[in-house]
Amino acid sequence: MKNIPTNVLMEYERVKDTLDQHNHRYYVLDDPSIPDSEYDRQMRQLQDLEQQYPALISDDSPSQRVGGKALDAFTQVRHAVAMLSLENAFSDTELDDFDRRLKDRLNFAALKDLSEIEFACEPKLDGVAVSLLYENGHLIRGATRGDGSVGEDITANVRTINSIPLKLRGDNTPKLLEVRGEIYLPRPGFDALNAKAMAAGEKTFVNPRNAAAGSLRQLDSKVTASRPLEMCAYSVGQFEAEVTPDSHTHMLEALGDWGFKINEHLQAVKGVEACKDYYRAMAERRDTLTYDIDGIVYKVNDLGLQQRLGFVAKAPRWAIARKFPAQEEMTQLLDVEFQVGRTGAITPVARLEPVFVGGVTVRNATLHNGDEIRRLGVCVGDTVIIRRAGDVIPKIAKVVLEKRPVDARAIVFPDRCPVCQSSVQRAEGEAVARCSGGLFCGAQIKEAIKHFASRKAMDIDGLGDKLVELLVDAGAIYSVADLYELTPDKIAGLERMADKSASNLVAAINVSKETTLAKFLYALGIREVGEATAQTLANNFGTIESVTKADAEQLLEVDDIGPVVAKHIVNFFNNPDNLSIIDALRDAGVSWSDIDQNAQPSQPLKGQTWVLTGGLEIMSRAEAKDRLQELGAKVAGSVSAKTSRVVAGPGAGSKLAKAESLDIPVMTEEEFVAFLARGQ
Ligand code: JCF
Repeated sequence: MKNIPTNVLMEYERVKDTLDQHNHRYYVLDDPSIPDSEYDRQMRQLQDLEQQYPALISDDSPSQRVGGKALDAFTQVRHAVAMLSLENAFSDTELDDFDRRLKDRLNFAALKDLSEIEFACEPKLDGVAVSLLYENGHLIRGATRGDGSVGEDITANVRTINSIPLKLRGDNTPKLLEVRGEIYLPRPGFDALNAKAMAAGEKTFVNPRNAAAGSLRQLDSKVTASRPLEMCAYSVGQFEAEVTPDSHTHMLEALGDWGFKINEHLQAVKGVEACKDYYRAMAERRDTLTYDIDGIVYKVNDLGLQQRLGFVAKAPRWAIARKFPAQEEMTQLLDVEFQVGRTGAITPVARLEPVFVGGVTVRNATLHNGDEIRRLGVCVGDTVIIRRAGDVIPKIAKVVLEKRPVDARAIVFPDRCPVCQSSVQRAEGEAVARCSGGLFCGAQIKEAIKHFASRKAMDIDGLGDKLVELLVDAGAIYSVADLYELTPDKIAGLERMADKSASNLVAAINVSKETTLAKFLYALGIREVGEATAQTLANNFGTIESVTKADAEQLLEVDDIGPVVAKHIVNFFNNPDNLSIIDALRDAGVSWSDIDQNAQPSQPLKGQTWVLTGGLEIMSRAEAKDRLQELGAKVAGSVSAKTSRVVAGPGAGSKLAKAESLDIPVMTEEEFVAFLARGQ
């Protein structure tokens, strides 16, 4: 470091440290304290210094995470401590057997005060296992598991992963530390990656695990750097330090102190029954996680007991993985039907041989559009891999070509609407094909009425999808305006409609007349205008007249309204049929109080993001959300550092815990109601 002035060296170390600090807060703790722009500014400062004094650049510089020169091949590495796999359990009984074997081996019967074993429980992440070696606190090697004894050197690639420390944090760091963990791709990153691949006409990944594995197997680490991979630590291989933790959970806590991400749901429990409770609780939350898990890992928590238990051939005796129902299964594509949606969009829907995936029986899967059918290369009769992850609609991830029957039939996208026979059109640059029939198309009429009547729109109690279809098919209604002309005797003649339900329906339709401008705008079913946009329109324009008359320019001045949405809004109100339906609805008595632009309190919660969690008992969740939106707040589903406030009802769990850990103000439902009453 000669020729580099001391003050530059000090400044360099300072910037490096600050960036490392922010990196850790952002990627490991999920709790950034500065905006991205400030992080970028500091990164540029570091890069400027490094450009001026290239001798400064060290392997642990935060600037070095972008990836470097491509390799020709991966070299092999031998694991000093074998990387073992886990034994599997597929039922509670198999978990009981595991517990029994442990107790027998440890002679627990003789130890009266230690009648139950303490287990560390954690979700089993569905990614790729890695080993990271740190010497004197510096990351010197990253390797894949390989066959457990010999893996591949992927150091250049793991360095690009932001949640992996290049240098251990804290003071009491071990001389030698081999951290094992799972590298995985969270679902949003996976979806974005596949969307990009799809748009570029490239091959997509079947699941996040394959995408993570593919991203790590890159000879060019710049490709790895472009993928939002994460690493979660779950055990330790080689270890030389002054003090050794006494339990698995304490070891993981130490790893957390040294800068690693450890799973947020890690928990120590006593006894096998508590393990089963943990399994059930996590199984219920599986769909709400942002990453895929395929089970729960249980480990005897006491490291001394682990040592006494030892290993069998390929797995430790002291650990087991209790598997969840698989999220991918094979089944057969029986047929494809084409459904027509509210906006005329034609969606191919796969009819499947029923199959149990991710805990539910799946009979249908969406095929999205014609491009998707082409990309998958799927035919009727094919054996396909169905994937259902998270709360999402099941989809066909892949065709098993080896199993294609000789009589497999190509899927032909229709050029006429299957419901009204109007021509099918596909706009330039759009993937979606649409029926051109508009409100001449029976399917579009039905969908428009279903949407109009739905809970978040006009909220017509008792007017469900089936009844709408019945009413349209019977010729009782042709448009949403006709709903308000219905009389009990017009309905009572219909199939399955008793006198009582007919008059109940008419009463519910009457009740729905009193609404809000936002709900009315949403109910109209303008393309791309969801609940939030409808609320924004109502707040900004105040009356239906102002919204109908707004031109694209005025609409674009509103926050959150872009050119596409603006165009759909203008098109909708330029259509005389739509205007006459609005007139008819108002003539029938549909009404709301206009929002007085002058008297309106200027949205005191504008710019804030609120989260509702737990059970609400005084008001419904929908009502609470409405009130917050009226005051200008956004209502989000998850807590992050950007959350302004959390309302927590009874039974609030992880969101409340997260809010507390981030120091976000939390109020009870009573406090929230009082807050609303005060007007803030
Ligand atoms: O999350 C995982 N995939 C995972 C794998 C977690 C663990 O605690 C593991 C593991 C594989 C082996 N523990 C071992 C010993």
